[in-house]
Amino acid sequence: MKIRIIVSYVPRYRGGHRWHFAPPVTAIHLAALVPKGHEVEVVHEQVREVPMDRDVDLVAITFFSGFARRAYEVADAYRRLGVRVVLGGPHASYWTDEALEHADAVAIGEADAVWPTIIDDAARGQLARIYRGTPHSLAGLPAPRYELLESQFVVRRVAQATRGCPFSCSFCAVPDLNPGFRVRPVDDVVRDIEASHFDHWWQDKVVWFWDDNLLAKRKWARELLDAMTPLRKWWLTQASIDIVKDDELMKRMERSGCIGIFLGIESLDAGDLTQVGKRQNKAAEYADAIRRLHDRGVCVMAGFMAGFDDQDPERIVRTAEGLNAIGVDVPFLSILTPLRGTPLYDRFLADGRLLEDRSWDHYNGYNVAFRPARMPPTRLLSAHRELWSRAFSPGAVAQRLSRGARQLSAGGLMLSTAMNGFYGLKRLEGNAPAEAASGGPRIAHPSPGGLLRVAHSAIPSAIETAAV
Ligand code: B12
Ligand code: SF4
Repeated sequence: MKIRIIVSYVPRYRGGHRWHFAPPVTAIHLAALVPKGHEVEVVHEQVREVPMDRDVDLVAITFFSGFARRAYEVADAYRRLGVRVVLGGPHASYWTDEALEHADAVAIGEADAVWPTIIDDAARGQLARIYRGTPHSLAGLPAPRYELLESQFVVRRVAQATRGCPFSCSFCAVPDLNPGFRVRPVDDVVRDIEASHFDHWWQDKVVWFWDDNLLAKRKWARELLDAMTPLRKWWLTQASIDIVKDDELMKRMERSGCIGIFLGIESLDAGDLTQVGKRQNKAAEYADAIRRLHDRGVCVMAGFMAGFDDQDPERIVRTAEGLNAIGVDVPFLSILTPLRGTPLYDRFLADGRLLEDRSWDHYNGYNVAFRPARMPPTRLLSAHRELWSRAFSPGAVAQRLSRGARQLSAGGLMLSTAMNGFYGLKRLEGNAPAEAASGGPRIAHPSPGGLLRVAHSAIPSAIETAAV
């Protein structure tokens, strides 16, 4: 069979982008799991148009909630051409009935083990409607098919070494989607990092781990970093802020070439953090934690959210100065989004706070899908845009870069310059985050009490959970 794996995407900025930092790992991972004897192609809609032909036997589409409208458009178009479509990923896992309206089959949850079955069934013309994946051991996963990636991605070596996160922040679906904390064997990860040779030196040099919390299990993390040290890579990932308290780990991070850590800081206010269950963050310790990462030359990327219950618009906008004051190198500024599979979604649904006139485009992290506690939705949106504009003003960017020039390693500074340059230029061009269009198909939220989580009845005992 000829299989096409598509990553659906809707530009989140008014003018889109001309290039992208890195691809997701999902499509090239699914491509690697395709059994021998089939032909496979990947299409990242971020960088190229989806080919609309019938010269393919099976189309597999992966997408986040914010891109669901587009994924369904593509799925419907293929089905009109007579091509069979399978949908999967975080959105389809929670909105299975909705996804089934646009697909021949839907894969729920982690699909590593069921994806080859789906392909076999499709080849025999016997697709079932629903395939349910279960969380499993990560030993023996194949290396992603990097050679299938489009050339437009600046960094190409994306990897995943762990799944899950030991924390449980109320807005995050990870604890439900990827329960427990599972690690891959270090040798498998090293094999993926060594695999393939790319066109440009930085593509060989940089490894971008798309993990939820790569360093959560300290003993394993130390082994991984020791094994990575001789490879002389530059690597970056997401981690929780408690890593700075582990000096042995921090030493190894520096030695093994860590150039950037993404921290979910979310808010500068201790009350907001308590409300969303972000127990690992201590607002009063942010500046010190970031200083410790800078002491190792590491660029600190940090996520912030606007829309917590105690925030007013002025406090949201003031985050622009606050984030520079604590030493953040690259801010990522989003709006709180109630995603199914999270306690936040359950609470907003029960309290009648989900806005009913919103479509999936409002769930892309840059739009408002709920009733904020202290302001109208339009004011939350405008406060977020004001924050974005101030945080990427030429003065704020220059302040971060000049500090970075003194504090960061060569790799850390390159990362900070590339990212601040990217967002700073957008700001100069007036290419701000786009407002989702009103109208479009309504979302059929369940009635409160009828909530569905991905049915992970139990984590198999062979799977380790982290003790943090
Ligand atoms: C890496 C990552 C990113 C990266 C890369 C983004 C990208 N486009 O992939 C970055 C940092 C850019 C990112 C950004 C965002 N992300 Co993100 N991200 C992740 C993360 C941590 C890992 C995803 C991953 O690569 N996993 C590894 C691969 C191998 O696994 P997978 O994708 O889950 O696929 C498996 C199964 O789902 C299944 N599967 C998936 N698709 C399909 C399709 C078919 C046909 C089949 C059969 C199976 C299948 O099989 C795979 C193997 O088991 C997840 C958390 C998580 N644990 O899933 C959040 C997550 C996916 N992100 C999320 C969100 C909300 C966002 C943002 C909107 C956040 C924001 N506020 O801005 C943005 C969107 C930006 C964008 N441009 O896309 C949510 C999505 C929830 C939802 N319902 O949609 C998640 C779940 C985290 C959360 N907050 O709960 N993200
Ligand atoms: S620490 Fe990050 S990945 Fe873990 S639950 Fe919280 S937001 Fe999700």
